[in-house]
Amino acid sequence: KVGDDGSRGAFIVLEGLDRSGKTSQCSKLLSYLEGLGHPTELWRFPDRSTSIGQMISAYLSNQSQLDDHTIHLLYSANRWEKSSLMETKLKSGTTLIVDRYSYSGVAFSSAKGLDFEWCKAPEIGLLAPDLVLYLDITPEKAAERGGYGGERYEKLEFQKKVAESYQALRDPSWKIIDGCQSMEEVQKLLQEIVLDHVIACKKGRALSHLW
Ligand code: FDM
Repeated sequence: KVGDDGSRGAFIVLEGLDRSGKTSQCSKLLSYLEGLGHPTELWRFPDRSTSIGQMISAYLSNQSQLDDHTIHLLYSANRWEKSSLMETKLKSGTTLIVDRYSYSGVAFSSAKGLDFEWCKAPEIGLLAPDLVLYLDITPEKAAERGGYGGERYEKLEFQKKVAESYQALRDPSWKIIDGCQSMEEVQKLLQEIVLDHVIACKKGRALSHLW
């Protein structure tokens, strides 16, 4: 079985606006990699299964109110509480496909007006992904797709600000994928890039930390 040879898994993050197609693409990537025999797990943040995650979930569904700084730190704590398990999985050869990570943390909170550097600070020292895939879609296109639920951030005006924050966060290592293509076209592009990274990590590329 692949992964039993001491090689590590790849840490792959998908980012993008709400309705950019991240979640569907993540599950397709999972089946693709599993089909090739690479041990793979699908993760997402916020991870609503923990007690911190439940506080976040209550906030998102407007069942509770929290100060912007407080919710920001909870999102970060939710990543920290998962970080050692994440590292163990990667080191034991499991590839992690992760739907949102620290980039969502900074993009959404700074879109509310919080200081950009302050937003980045609690993420310092978390594991850095091997690859960030950004599904690029305009806020208007995303809204046209419909299906915004009733959650707190699912409004066009706010998504426009989030798009600007993502723009400020982008670095040259990100792979930007045009999210307006068909699901199949997007998936084909993602598969190629992801497989390259899975192979590079198996060959022993070192894990690093944010930022
Ligand atoms: N979100 C997500 C944040 O504001 N900060 C974060 O750190 C993370 C991981 O939570 F609107 C926002 C982004 C999104 C909401 O995410 C819930 P999902 O992917 O819709 O569950």
